Amino acid sequence: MTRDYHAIATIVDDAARFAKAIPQLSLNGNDLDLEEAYRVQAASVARRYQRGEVPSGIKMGFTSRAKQVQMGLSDMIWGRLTDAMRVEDGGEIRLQDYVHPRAEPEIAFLLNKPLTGKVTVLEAMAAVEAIAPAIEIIDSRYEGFKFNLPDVVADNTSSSSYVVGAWHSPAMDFSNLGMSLEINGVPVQIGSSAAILNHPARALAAASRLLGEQGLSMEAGWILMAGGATAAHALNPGDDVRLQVQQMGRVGFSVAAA
Ligand code: OOG
Ligand code: MG
Repeated sequence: MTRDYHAIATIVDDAARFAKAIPQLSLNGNDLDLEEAYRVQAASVARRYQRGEVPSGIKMGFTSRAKQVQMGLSDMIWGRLTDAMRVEDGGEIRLQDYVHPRAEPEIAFLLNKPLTGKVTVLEAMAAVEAIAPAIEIIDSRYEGFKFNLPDVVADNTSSSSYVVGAWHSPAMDFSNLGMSLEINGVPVQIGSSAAILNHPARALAAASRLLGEQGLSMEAGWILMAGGATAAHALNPGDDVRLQVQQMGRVGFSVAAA
């Protein structure tokens, strides 16, 4: 069956742009396979590039058991980040720009070389300039935050915003650092960087492999978000959101009051 990928991409891109929930593609006549879903994702993000956004990195999804269990899906997936998705550390977001955003504790990598293909963790780390504590703000455009794997991939793997804290040397041991996501000073999700594939660097190697399979590459200057170490936490007006990562410090943002 030939589909109009651009028409489907317009549906998910408009939903994100206007913060308006849509029915799952799979329940609405567009039961895509995974390959088609990545084509829709590419076409949807291409619309962002046409509006002047610039690629800034890649985010991994479902790299921890906690995330897989929360969403009921267990295959690793990835999405595209742009400069417009970046929220300054300490910045403020407005709920009306999102459908139903959730925050998740992550680790970010800053690349200083292109990276693609099947690589070892050591080879992947050789392309890393720095690492940082980071929060991803995911926002499924689907009603009820419900989707199957192709649905979420087509929706750019729920990519919405990301916040990166101070950069640290990648030489430090970040395999098992305590991570505490706090809302208004109260811990709501507690975990460890080890929850991300036993070592967050494995998420970088996995991203390299998965992009390589599609003939794509991460570029120098890009960021790789390793995936949530815990379940994601829904955001409310007035929330002060902080992630504390052992030995790395904190990163955060606030949600404007209603
Ligand atoms: C999909 C995005 C998953 C992660 O860190 O695992 C993700 C979703 O849960 O909506 O960003
Ligand atoms: Mg994430």
